[in-house]
Amino acid sequence: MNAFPKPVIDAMADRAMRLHHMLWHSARDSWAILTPEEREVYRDHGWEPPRQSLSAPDPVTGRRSIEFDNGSGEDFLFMHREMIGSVDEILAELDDPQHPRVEGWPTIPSPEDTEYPVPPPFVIPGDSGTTNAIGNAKTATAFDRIRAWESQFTNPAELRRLTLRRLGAGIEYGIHNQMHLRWSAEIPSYRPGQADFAVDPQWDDSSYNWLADTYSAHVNPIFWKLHGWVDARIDDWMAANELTGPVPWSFDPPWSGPAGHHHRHPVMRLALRAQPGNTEAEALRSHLSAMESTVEDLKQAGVSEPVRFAVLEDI
Ligand SMILES: [Cu+2]
Repeated sequence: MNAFPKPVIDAMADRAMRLHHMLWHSARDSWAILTPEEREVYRDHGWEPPRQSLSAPDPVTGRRSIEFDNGSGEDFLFMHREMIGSVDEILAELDDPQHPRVEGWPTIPSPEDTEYPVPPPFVIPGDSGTTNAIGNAKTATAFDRIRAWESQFTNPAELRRLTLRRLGAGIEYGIHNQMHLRWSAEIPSYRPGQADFAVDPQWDDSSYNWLADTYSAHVNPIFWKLHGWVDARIDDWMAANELTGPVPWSFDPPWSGPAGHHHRHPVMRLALRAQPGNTEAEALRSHLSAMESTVEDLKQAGVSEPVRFAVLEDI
């Protein structure tokens, strides 16, 4: 497996890019369980998600459920499609025959796959929840469920029965989260999870590309393999429903974070285009300082990060 060219890796590892990806996922995952004061912090900084992705806990079972019908599933598909599109633009400019574009897995690698082996389970000190979830994701049972999801989401008859938003929401909290956990590997130390946004600059090194953390997952080449697979389901859904042309998003546009002036995911574009002294670098610095103050205020308000890549369908 080839890693991306260095300019792409460096842009993904940029602190602004990391903060953006973490804040985007955290805001919509956590929204339903935040207090009004906590929501105010996100809102003040322009990070109020238009749609939450998970419900508040059921009063009886205590379980949260996937928001299948509010459109957050479209946000998930759209935001990651934008990320892929931005990387594709840069890859086209770099013109490296090894990396013409983001290429997702055509099918999800089996347990016997030698190119994308499943790393062995491991213990995250002080985090039994994530340790157990990762352990489960690596089992044969989990793989059977992954294959069942895969055949569902590639089957035209099934895709005709699904709205785009249900497709996105079902993928996100099922097969997608499970793939993040399944291919995550042991590393020397882990950014504290569910702590109060522990984003010490030690976690900004490009070697920190752990797949089970939204602060780092996109730095990992496997992120683009699994998100390429997810992204292709949009095309399958279009084909199954005999749709051509632009994707019929229900929102103009779906949510990919605070609105930019020209581009919908400005931080990512800027991170990919920034060079010392250019205007992109300047603009990126201003986004970064805005996000630093967002994180600072979230910490002050005692907001915690959501559970990492929670798989919400029983497996
Ligand atoms: Cu993401």
